[in-house]
Amino acid sequence: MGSALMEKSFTVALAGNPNSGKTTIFNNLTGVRQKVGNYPGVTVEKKEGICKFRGHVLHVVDLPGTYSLTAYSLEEVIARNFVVDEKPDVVVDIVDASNLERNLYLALQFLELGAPLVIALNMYDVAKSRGMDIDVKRLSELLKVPIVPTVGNKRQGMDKLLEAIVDMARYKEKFNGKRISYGRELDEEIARISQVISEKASIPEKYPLHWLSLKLLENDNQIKRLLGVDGINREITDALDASIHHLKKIYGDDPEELIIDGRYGYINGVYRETVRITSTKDRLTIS
Ligand SMILES: Nc1nc2c(ncn2[C@@H]2O[C@H](COP(=O)(O)OP(=O)(O)O)[C@@H](O)[C@H]2O)c(=O)[nH]1
Ligand SMILES: [Mg+2]
Repeated sequence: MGSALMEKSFTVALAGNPNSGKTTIFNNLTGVRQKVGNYPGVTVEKKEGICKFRGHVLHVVDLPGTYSLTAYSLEEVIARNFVVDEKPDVVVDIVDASNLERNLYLALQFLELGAPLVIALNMYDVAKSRGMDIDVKRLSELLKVPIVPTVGNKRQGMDKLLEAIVDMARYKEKFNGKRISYGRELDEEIARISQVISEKASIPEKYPLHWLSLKLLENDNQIKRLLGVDGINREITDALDASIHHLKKIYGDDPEELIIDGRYGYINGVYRETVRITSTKDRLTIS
């Protein structure tokens, strides 16, 4: 029994944009130890598997492929609810390095949700062949998240990825996620709404307050219902209306648009600071 104390069992959720290599990496990690079912109440497929690594048992769950974490699609709701409700020890976001900007949009949202994140920078070979020179260390510093380059179909980077996963699982209490600034005006409204939520609603601890406010400003129906917005909770409804009105007056846009722009603006800055495009084989062969 003594050695059992050393062995830990962790839950690891694999997330990522469609076609980023999620299934490939899931198969690399779990091999034949897989089980296929559905998420409760819906027909979205749920694959689970087991991976043993250095005395640890990792229960790996394949989340639906998504580009975002809104309430507009079932897949996105499943992915984010799994992270909020099941609190996996680690969320691994499989990022297609050759489409870095678009893929970081999802990664940023997991960070805003407070998920203990590890990024697998997959398709690293494709990115390289397109002349992308990615400063992985700097990218990791800016996003404050461990990043491991991988080439899924060649099984490259799997051990390093597993090491990063186990490290995150063991030290996730120290992981802080990431908050970006949406500019003074929007940040102030987020803070104002957070204050009202904390005073006027009893919210399960699993939801980060800041994330709830962002979601209200994004007009997220699931979170609006959760918080009794649209009448049931008068104070929160009024606070949200006032914020939306105020922001629309200043910017002329819905806060939802401002938040999307804010995320892309932040990611664009990170991208410019970490990616250099050198001469590419592709370009030479096309001309
Ligand atoms: N070149 C390259 N191809 C990859 C890599 N990872 C996965 N693939 C391929 O990309 C395609 C999509 O991968 P898949 O795992 O099905 O993506 P999913 O939609 O995220 O599950 C498959 O043909 C994989 O073999 C990689 O790192 N480099
Ligand atoms: Mg797949």
